[in-house]
Amino acid sequence: MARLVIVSNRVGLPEEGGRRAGGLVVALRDALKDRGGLWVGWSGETVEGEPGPPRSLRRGRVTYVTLDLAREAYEAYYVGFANGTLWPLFHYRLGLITFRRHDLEGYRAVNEAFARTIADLLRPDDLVWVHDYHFLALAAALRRLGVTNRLGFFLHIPFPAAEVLRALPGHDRLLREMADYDLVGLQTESDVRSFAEGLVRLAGGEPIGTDRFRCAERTVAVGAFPVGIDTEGFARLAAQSANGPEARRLAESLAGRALVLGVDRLDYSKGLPGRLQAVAELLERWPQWRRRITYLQIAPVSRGELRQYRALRSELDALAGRTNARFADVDWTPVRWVTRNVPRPVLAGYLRLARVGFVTPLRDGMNLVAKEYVAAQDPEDPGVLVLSRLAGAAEELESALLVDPLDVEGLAEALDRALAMPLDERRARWAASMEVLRANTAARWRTRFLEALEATRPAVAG
Ligand code: GDG
Repeated sequence: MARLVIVSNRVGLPEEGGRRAGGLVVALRDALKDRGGLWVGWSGETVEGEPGPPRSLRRGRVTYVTLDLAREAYEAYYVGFANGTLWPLFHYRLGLITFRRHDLEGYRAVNEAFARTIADLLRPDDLVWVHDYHFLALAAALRRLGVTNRLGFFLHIPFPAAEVLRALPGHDRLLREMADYDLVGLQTESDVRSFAEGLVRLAGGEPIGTDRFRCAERTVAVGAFPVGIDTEGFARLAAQSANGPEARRLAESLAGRALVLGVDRLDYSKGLPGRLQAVAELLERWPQWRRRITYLQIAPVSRGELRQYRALRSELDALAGRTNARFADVDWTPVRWVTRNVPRPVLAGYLRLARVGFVTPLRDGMNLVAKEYVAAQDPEDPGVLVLSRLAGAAEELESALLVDPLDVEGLAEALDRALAMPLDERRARWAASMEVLRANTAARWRTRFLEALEATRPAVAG
């Protein structure tokens, strides 16, 4: 079996053991353990001046290789182009984009620095699997160094329609660089259509059959590989943790009220303001829910160095404060807002306690919280998932209550319906979703991707 080289912005280091690591990290680490190989990424450290050589750490058959970034390179690559340009663009938020040529150049320079490190470590038949929007240009940089290995890429976030992508200066070059991968994997069929449209309309690509394209003298295969979770493992974790001290503390504090739960990185793609407004709308229009529900939002702060994220935080603080001021009583506050990171097992227990899983992103590549919520439920008495149609997960979880995240009244109606839903309907919806999650796990996802990558023809020097 060919050795595997995984590249992602952050590396799932072995110290992040069982308790902390997310399901995706575990799935990728298992793939590395099976085949042996390398996991390459940024160390999370920035340095003044030139960074030193990469550091490596070996554990069994897996070697973790991390690079520091110069402060300036980090600003351009990570803060600037990846999170200031690509993230909002790919989530259809054109108004939030900042674009500077300097950032794009810095992004390419970091992709090139990674390519040099990787090229030095590669063996001829290694399979390379690159992750996410930080590395759209990595294959092109590797090809320039003469690398002919099979290179696969998976995008965790949505791929925008061609007409949206067109707003990005240099989009045609970026698309052609993506065509230097042998396989481009996306979360949904809808993302695949967008990518294919971009290749053909904006980068001169030509379809070969249904799932391959000829572009800039290379052949790239394209497919949908919706990310899954460790369904059974998460279900077990949730069942155990629901009886643990943290979950019991939450349950006691609810005093019999129904829990509506949201769990998201604090990000403007997640639709958090609309969610808070919907809770206020619910309590306004259906006064019978007053004092009978608690909305708990867990939203660990991420990317706090970006202006847009700080602005979002103030907006949410104000909205939560207003709803509580309007409806709270001496012994009840409708909204609880927690920006601390919660340990994974505790989170699983909380999800199991929730009568409603409230997941309303304005756009999301997949949204694993939606899947984790379903897996965490008690089969005898499951809660209801209220899920945005614009999350990739909605393509699979059709039996959730699907909502339009901008329609605050619609969200409130869905909450009312979920809270009042009879047991037999809750069970039927849950069973249908759970069947989908049992069929498409994280392990299945990585196997499907790697099989598809191995099935692409050996690369030819570019
Ligand atoms: C990107 C794409 C795509 C959240 N808060 C805590 C915590 N979490 C965990 C969740 C879940 C993960 O983080 C978040 O995953 P999502 O999929 O919901 O969202 P993104 O972070 O935006 O991820 C997304 C994903 O990549 C995978 O391809 O689905 O569309 O945007 O696992 O449980 N975990 C802990 N404490 C928290 O407070 N321990």
